[in-house]
Amino acid sequence: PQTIYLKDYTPPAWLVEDVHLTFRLAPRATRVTSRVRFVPNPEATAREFFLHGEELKLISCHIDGRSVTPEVTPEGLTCDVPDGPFTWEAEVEISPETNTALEGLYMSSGMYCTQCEAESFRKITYYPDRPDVMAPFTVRIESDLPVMLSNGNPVAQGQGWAEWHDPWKKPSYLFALVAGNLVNHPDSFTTMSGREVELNIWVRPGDLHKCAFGMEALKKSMKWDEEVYGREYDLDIFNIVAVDDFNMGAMENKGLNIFNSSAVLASPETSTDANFERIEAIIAHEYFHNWTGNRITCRDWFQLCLKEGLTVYRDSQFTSDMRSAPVKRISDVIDLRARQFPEDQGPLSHPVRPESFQEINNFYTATVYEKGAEVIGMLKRLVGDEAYARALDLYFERHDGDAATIEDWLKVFEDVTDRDLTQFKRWYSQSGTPRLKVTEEWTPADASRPPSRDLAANPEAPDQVRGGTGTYTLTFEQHTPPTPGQRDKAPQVLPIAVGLLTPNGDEVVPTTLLEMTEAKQSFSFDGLTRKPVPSLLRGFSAPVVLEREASREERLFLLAHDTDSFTRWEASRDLARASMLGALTDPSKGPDRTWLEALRGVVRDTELDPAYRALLLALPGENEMAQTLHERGITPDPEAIHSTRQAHLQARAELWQANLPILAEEVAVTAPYRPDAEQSGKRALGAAVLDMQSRIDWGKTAARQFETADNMTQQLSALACLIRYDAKNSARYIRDFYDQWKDDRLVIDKWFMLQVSEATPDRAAEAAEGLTQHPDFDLKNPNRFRATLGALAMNHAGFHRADGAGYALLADWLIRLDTLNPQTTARMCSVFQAWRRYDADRQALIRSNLERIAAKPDLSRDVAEMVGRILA
Ligand code: HT7
Ligand code: ZN
Repeated sequence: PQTIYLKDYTPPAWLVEDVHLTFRLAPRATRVTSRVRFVPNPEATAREFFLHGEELKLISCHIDGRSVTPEVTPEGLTCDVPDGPFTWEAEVEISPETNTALEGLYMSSGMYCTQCEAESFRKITYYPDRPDVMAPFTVRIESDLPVMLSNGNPVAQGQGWAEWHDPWKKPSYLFALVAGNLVNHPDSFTTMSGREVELNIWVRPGDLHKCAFGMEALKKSMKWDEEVYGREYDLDIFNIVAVDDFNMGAMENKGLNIFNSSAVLASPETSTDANFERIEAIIAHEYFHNWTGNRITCRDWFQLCLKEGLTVYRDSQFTSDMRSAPVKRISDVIDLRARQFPEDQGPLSHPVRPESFQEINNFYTATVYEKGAEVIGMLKRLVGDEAYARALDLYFERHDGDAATIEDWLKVFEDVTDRDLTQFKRWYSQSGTPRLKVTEEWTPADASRPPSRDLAANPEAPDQVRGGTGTYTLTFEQHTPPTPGQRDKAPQVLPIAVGLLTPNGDEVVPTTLLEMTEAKQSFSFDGLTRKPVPSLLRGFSAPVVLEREASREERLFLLAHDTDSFTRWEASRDLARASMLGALTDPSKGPDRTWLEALRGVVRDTELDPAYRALLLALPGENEMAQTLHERGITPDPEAIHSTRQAHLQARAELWQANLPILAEEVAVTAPYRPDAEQSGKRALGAAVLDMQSRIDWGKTAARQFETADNMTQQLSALACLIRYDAKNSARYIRDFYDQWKDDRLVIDKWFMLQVSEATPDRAAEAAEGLTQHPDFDLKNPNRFRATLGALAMNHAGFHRADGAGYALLADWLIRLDTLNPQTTARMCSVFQAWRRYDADRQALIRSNLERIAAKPDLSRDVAEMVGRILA
């Protein structure tokens, strides 16, 4: 396959003035006619006329009304065209019903829908399918279905047809069409300038009761974007459609967002608190794209982080504002470490702005999205809130209607702040996770020197530490290990937020941002009487691995006293990791009881947010422990990690036994169910307590909760405990759950997932295999595939079973799925990315399965690229 390079970008030869599309919908023979007005691009260096087009049956084409015969290849067509503006007309035929790749126009549960990002508009008609070609679209849909939707505003409709016009110039990847037997949950929103916007969520008739939460989230997002970014919605109507078969979470098509039904439909009985929170965030994310992505789009797909990193950053700000900022920050860091760090430290590592690709779908990654958002967070931290706001205003003003680049983005910050961002730009071009070593030096008070001026400037500093002549120095060294294609790394700009605490827990130096630019750099704090305790990388101010072996005492101190909620949580995490590492490297060692006692004290503190306490309670997962061992040069043993982690959980439950009823009572929710931060925080802590209780009473309390729960969060957490700790009766509970929910696709996804993710390591592969034989297993539905085989990969010890059963099962199914849906197959291949961490036998097993996938006849370009990179 061909590799595309950023350095080879050239402007399009032809621009599009406007587009008219007509769809005559039929399951296996949809006719699409296009009328496109082309004009020469004055900035182009060549004049060749090339239109992308794949898997299309060309019926006819005309230029200025004259029939022409283009040269057609599997990738598109070329044709002789006039020198000046002309009108292109073509008719093609496509088959939505047999489109199982879910790219282009396809059918899902009897409904027509589209997915065009990144390069699938070319599966709908011949067109310059690249984001720097932007045009207004007019669309006519003909079918006997009652609801027919496209982008923009409705123009007219009649029996069997509807017409839509989108006045905003857009690239083809934002095109959308939906037609089906749908019903809507309507509402409206009045924008800050007083315009009334019609809002709808369109669903299948049985799902209408699951739309209210999504609609509230949409209105909150619209208001938030006005208040925080000054961005107003720009059409008369905003439609969201829920679709069952969808490769990702959702898609921001202009005025017509299409959502995976799991990312929009919710009810208390069928959705967990985590589902509600995810839905709120995804609705916000897609809505925010209207400005960061649609009004200002990307010049080319290498610039993907321009819209995705910024929009993830914006949606995380939104969630922080709607819920708890510390809890959101910690959750984001957990997610970053679980998904982005392994990617950045393995064979799939690539820069936030990649420099080459074979299949762009493989670059919708945690690096582009989540590290891309971290880069924006760092930029904001460095320039300050006020300059960030001015830079964003300038960005919208300067680039509205543009297909922009990372250079354009950084330039607005340079212009607003007068800073040179040349070095900062390395965050976009250099792959890998920087490692940050810290050493400290204390130069005690010198009685012959007067107290520093610094002290006078900080009259509130506690006397016992401030007011001396001692100097505390932190020396940082940054180093980024080599990554594919990048051996040598230059130093990056690291914003390091630091606070210093007195030994009695007061803050002697409040959060201070150190700006590190060198490979090695020292920062001193003077005017101190006693050596302080450092609280480093507060708020996780840069996406790095901090290499500092603090003593257990220091970590316990921070767990008890740190005023920064992130570093306080991090201290707890470090203690948990250290305790498990200790037991793994020396089997005679048990869990660190001092840490467990200290943690108990914090978790019982009713002044703290229950959601935060639940995060303090969560032990690092098995995958994270495998990564930790690997980083220390120890080959991880998945079974040992599993049993050590279980031993820790068991010891904690036994030690805290007497506290559990009080904790459970404290977090009991008596008010009617609400999926807000307050209640869901209590339920999260309640679930952790239930898990401990279930270890002691073998599921008795969980059984009661399972029978009486009036919401899915508690029903599912109870079922998880019953699967874990009540081996005798778990099959009955699993059956009961199925009988209760068999008609709800999204709940049955949970049912599939839980049985695999909660299976014991020796049973996980069999559980997944058994479920693939269940009548409700559907290989064509990505949600069901992920719930079954994705869940197997999430069961660390089960997936990495020594006999290779987990690897073989997954490879078998990836080979089958590739023929139907390359995009979802390729994404799931990434579960093999950390294969070089493991022992030689496991590596050999994984290699042979990857080679088996690579050898599949007609392997898709998507999967070929992924497997090739993983094996390289
Ligand atoms: N911009 C979208 C990314 C996307 C996608 C979504 C659904 C199916 C296939 C897709 N390919 C790319 C979603 C987003 O980031 O908001
Ligand atoms: Zn996005």
